[in-house]
Amino acid sequence: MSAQALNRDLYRTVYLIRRAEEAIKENYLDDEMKTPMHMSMGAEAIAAGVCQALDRHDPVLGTYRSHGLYLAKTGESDRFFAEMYGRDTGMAQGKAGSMHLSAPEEGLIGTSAIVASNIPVALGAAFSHKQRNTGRVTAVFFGDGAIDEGVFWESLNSASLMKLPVLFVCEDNGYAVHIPAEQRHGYSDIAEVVSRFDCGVHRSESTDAEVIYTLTRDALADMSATGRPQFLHLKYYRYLEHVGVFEDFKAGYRPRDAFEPWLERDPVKVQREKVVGLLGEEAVAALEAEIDQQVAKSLEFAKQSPFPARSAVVEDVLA
Ligand SMILES: Cc1ncc(C[n+]2csc(CCOP(=O)(O)OP(=O)(O)O)c2C)c(N)n1
Repeated sequence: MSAQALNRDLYRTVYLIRRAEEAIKENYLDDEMKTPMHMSMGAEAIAAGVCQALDRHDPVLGTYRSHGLYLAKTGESDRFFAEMYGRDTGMAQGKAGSMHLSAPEEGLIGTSAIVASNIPVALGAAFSHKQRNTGRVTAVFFGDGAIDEGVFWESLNSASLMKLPVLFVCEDNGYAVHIPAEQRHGYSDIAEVVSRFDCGVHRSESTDAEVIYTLTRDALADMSATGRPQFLHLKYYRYLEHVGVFEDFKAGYRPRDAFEPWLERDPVKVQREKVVGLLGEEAVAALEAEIDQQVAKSLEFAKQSPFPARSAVVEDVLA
């Protein structure tokens, strides 16, 4: 793939994620989206870079903060917005909301609101693919808060022991809700502890989607050569509050000063500058206009869609 095509694809994804979340922000106070919102602004390069490096149908799993993962995996926004609006045309007929996104036909097995709960599920998927010799890699995305759960360490141990094709993707924003890692961990360096396992470790603080892409390719090459699972430790800065669509610097647990250096290397800005250098301003503006239109159309589609029938409440559920 040429540098132009790769960077164009990456920009398409980071820009789509940002625009979709901006649209959520702009419309959320109308109170028609009856779902809590865990926004991924600031983390766009991670979903974009990792998913670009994976095969399109490789299974992935995520958390309640997975707008970016869904959009990177599917590229679609009609069913996404319809789900936010609780409509019948949503990807789960409006039953999932923002926190339980899935698109199994595109490899997104599911996302879960229970911290770390999808990590052992990823091991099951990876075990199944290994047994069937499909060559597929299962990627599981989680926050640094998931490291606090015993099941993370048990899963890491089992994946290392059994040489399962799992890509652990730790999206580390330094906080679990409002509690910084220093107050939760009896060690200072997650990646260093993980490296004691028979698992490849790769780390980055980059907001450049191409850097994340290359790092992921390196991890997949290591997995392919050694059979070992791989751990990506990726730092980013969460722009907005833990849950909701606003900034939260007034809450007092983190200073705005810490945000500034991250904002200077905002993932969308970084990728835009690169693509403008490769393709020119006009081509980038045209791509942005196309995505702006996609998002506007999806919003309209969602708002115009019917709510599910009352009877749907007991369909497709375990009861
Ligand atoms: C098992 C479990 N314990 C507690 C919670 C409450 N909770 C929701 S989000 C969260 C913090 C998770 O932080 P992190 O994994 O770093 O993800 P982030 O929100 O930063 O993306 C907690 C403790 C939960 N959802 N599940």
